[in-house]
Amino acid sequence: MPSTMALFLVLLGTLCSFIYFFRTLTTNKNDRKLPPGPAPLPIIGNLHMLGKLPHQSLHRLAQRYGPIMLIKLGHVPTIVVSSPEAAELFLKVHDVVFASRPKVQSSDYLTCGAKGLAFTEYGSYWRTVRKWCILHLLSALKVESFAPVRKAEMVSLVESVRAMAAEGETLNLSQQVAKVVEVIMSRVIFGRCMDDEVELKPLIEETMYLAGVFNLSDYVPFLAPLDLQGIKRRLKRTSNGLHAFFDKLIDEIERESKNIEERKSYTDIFHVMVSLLNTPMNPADEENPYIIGRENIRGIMVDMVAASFDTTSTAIEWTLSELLRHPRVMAGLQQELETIVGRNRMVEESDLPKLTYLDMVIKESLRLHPVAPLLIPHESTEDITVNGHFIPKKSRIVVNVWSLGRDCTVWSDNAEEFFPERFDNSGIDLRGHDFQLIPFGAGRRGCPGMQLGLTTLRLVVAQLVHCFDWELPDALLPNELDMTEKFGLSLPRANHLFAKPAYRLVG
Ligand code: HEM
Ligand SMILES: *[C@@H]1O[C@H](CO)[C@@H](O)[C@H](O)[C@H]1NC(C)=O
Ligand SMILES: CC(=O)N[C@H]1CO[C@H](CO)[C@@H](O)[C@@H]1O
Repeated sequence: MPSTMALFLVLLGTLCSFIYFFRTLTTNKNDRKLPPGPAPLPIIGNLHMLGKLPHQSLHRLAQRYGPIMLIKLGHVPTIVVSSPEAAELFLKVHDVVFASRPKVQSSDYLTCGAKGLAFTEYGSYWRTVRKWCILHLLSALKVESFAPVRKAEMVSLVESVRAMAAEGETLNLSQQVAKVVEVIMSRVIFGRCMDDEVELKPLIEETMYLAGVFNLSDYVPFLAPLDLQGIKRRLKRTSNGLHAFFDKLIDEIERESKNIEERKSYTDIFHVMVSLLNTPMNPADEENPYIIGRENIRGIMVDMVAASFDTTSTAIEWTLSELLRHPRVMAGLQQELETIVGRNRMVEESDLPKLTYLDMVIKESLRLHPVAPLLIPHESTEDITVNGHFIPKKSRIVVNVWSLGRDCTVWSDNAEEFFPERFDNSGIDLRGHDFQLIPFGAGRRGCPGMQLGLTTLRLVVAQLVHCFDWELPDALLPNELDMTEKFGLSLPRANHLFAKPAYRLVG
């Protein structure tokens, strides 16, 4: 289907090429030098070059055209950034110019006209919402306050895996990990466990897919009404589903607590928002008050759920996959856990800062498997020249983090190899200061949920590795484990991960 479509578009394109060349002649009369890049086709630009795994295709193209490359996604000029030095220019030096987000069809539908956080354009609304989410959900203090939730879920995770181990069962690790992350995050975000809410999971998966696809209609607007890929239909269905879901939850809470005083006692962000419905989100700023309405709640909640569930579980899955593929590293990590935690108890959150090898393992996994391989697209808000390249206003900026993690000039020849020891005493951290490793992005738009994500990621990996020995099913050898990726806004494994646990704690 995509190839027939591409063919159709190429034909259509040829027809229009005269108009196109005429336009290029007139618009490029000023000699501001654009970045190099592959020649675009009329109308579709370079969309046909993206393939199934765009981050990999772009990585290969960048090796030919350089770390600041121009491609055209339909009519949208897109700058692909593929080296740590270049990333620093876009996300630090000129961060303020590139801190907006493009308006795309999917975010319009899914987050109520970009009333959320992640897909909202740069400006005072975004700033207000971001501050709000940090205050009520993502600050270090807040993240820590939910430690008891994580602890309770760790106990129940270990119990259920232990029961399966006793039966000698093979575990669907992908499923188990997705479930525990979902439960933890729902309790943190919504103040309750959504285990019974069957509707949410498929909606979120669909949301992640739709938010991530290079969606033809966004790049070739005159084709949008035709909806060739059927994306609009899916978007409508998904967004209706999400809206109904959140409306139901909001109604429930409102019914639960008619009493204003009682409402104020809640601490999770969702309950706080519902309790403040119809009041300003930023009471201190009297000039532009943002009144909290249902659509703000929906928009923000969709973003929180979309940004937290899948990213965190995908990162855990990849880390466990690499550990299963590298028994040496697995043994090293178990050794560290044994020394610091000991075999007679589970891992506690307070152990995490002492687990230095775990930290290296997780960095290495995020280096090779960045959960958001192209970050979330940025957009420039004015014309600017970067490193001699002219970048027009409203260009889309794609930072290929997947490519940064494989740059041989910074990671040496063994860049493709999973080798956590490379971080021994390296001082490279994940906060967005070291541009060779920015799985959480950097600068103004960097991930505000890093603390929450990393704590959960570290804890789940440490727990599963400490409490169990793992073996691949069907006598699969470690190096035979399939590591194929599947592209979307997040980059999960193409195939689910399975392994056999054996309980290893004493008692
Ligand atoms: C291991 C887990 C996670 C990874 C790897 C990750 C990674 C990222 C990345 C790469 C971005 C885009 C940065 C950019 O465009 O420059 C991002 C944005 C974002 N993340 Fe995370 N994230 C994770 C977990 C979380 C969690 C748990 C939350 C909590 C709700 C969260 C909330 C957000 C939000 C709201 C944004 C948008 C920020 C903005 O546009 O201002 N993330 N994340
Ligand atoms: C494993 O779990 C995933 C969900 O995470 C599911 O889609 C898949 O069907 C499961 N596989 C089996 C064989 O149960
Ligand atoms: C360029 C392109 O068409 N990308 C994707 C858009 O979405 C469809 C699914 O609806 C994918 O198959 C395409 O690869």
